Amino acid sequence: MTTVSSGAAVVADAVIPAPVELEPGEGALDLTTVTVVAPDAATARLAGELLAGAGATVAEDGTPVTLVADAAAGPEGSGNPERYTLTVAADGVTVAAPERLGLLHGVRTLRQLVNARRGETGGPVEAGAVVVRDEPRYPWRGLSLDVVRHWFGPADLRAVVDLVGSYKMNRLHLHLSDDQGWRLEIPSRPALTERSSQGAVSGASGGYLTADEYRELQEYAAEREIVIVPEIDVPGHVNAATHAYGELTPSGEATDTYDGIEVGFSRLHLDLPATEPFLRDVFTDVARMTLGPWVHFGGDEVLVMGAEEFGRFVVLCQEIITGAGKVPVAWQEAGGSAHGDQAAVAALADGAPGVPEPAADEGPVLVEPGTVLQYWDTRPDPAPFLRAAEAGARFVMSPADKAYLDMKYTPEHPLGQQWAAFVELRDSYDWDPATLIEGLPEAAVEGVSAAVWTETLVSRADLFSMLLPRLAAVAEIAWSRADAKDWESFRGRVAVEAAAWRRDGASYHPTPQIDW
Ligand code: TNX
Repeated sequence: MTTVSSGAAVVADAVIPAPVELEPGEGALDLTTVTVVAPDAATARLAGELLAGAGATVAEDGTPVTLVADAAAGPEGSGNPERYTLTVAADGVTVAAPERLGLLHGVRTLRQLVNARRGETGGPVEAGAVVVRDEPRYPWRGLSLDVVRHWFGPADLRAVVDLVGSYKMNRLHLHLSDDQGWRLEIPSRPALTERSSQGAVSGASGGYLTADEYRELQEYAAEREIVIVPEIDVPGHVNAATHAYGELTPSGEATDTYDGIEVGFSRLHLDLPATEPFLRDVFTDVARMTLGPWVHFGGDEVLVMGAEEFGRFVVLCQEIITGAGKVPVAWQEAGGSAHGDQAAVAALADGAPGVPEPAADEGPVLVEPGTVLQYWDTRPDPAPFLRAAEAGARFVMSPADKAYLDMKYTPEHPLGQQWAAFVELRDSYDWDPATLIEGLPEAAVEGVSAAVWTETLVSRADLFSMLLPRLAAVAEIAWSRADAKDWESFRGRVAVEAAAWRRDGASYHPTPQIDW
């Protein structure tokens, strides 16, 4: 079997994230023209489109690429719903999987095998003979994207869906409201987008998704087996809401627009008569407009509110969201790392986002069984999270010093922030979701999400240069088994994969950690 060489690394059949089993065979299969057969026409068309992206032409008499439903596919004995087996043999390709999403995973692996041989300048369109048996480690493999601080519209969002899909990630969490803007039409509350959608950081122009655009984006993602998770951030990060509806402030006056990058200063007030109806309207509409099972209610960094009132917001938001038939998701603060006005003021003065240290370790557990907590701040005492897990909370890991892809790679990096850490590629690769929160049972870990905040990112090129190559590292942490992690192998595979980024004109950061 031929190998692909790139820089110092020699890599056969570079696949990211690393599959569970990859058995190379003899020879290679020509895929210049392919004929895709699938259980349904839409899946065949999408598979053809994915392979066309790697240089294949879809035609009637091409090399057969056959997608078949098969419960026996995947690693021996696996019951994982996402499992698949990809077989590249002399007479064609077979992708077998019990469910559609496994079939797409197999096609994505095939696409990478083709990309690996084709390189940047249009080498042969072929795949090496191989059998891949594969399944993910965690069910939640995502990217959290802030579309408020700078606005990224439907075309950018589709490009991001394609990117996350190419690494077999299956959740795109959109941060749709914050101090600077409101990015989703809410039919019962039209002023949110009429008055608060046009701003962004530093006077940049804003925008928003209409209800139709939101549905179309979700359909585009769903076809690719990616679920959009919408976030409306409350009870802090709400200046866009209080700008649109003055009744949400104690004075009754609408707040001014805000285009800075401070956090933690804005808040709702639960004792105002307008507040609960506002939350009910917004979350009921969002739940109704959302195809997937989750709605994220934020809950982060409410630095100017006491723990008791914050707790009542958490309970209310969960009640509204579950009542609307969705599973609540929130940032870790809803899991009980406490608040306090004193510490808040200090944290604000520091300019460092963060949660104040918990006041006591015996506060009430606020989360319902099944609520998903997104862990980001590695500083607080883990005790409240252990109690939340015992009460049935699930955890998605987004440790800021590993998975926040808006952090600068190095002190010299022109884009990004640095409050959590400098996050080089290897930092994004060297961690284990299972051991991140000391004492948390691995069974409570639902998965992993990279996150990218966009205070300093104004264009798709800026965004992609922060995502690539680090998103590939987080994807491997989320998919591949802990014992499959191998930095030298990963480095080599990234170098191979980068040829496809260059060919497609995608921006990436050429970190010196890779021999490009
Ligand atoms: C913290 S982490 C935030 C965001 C900021 C980000 C900047 C979290 C849940 N909230 O509001 O954009 O830091 O890195």
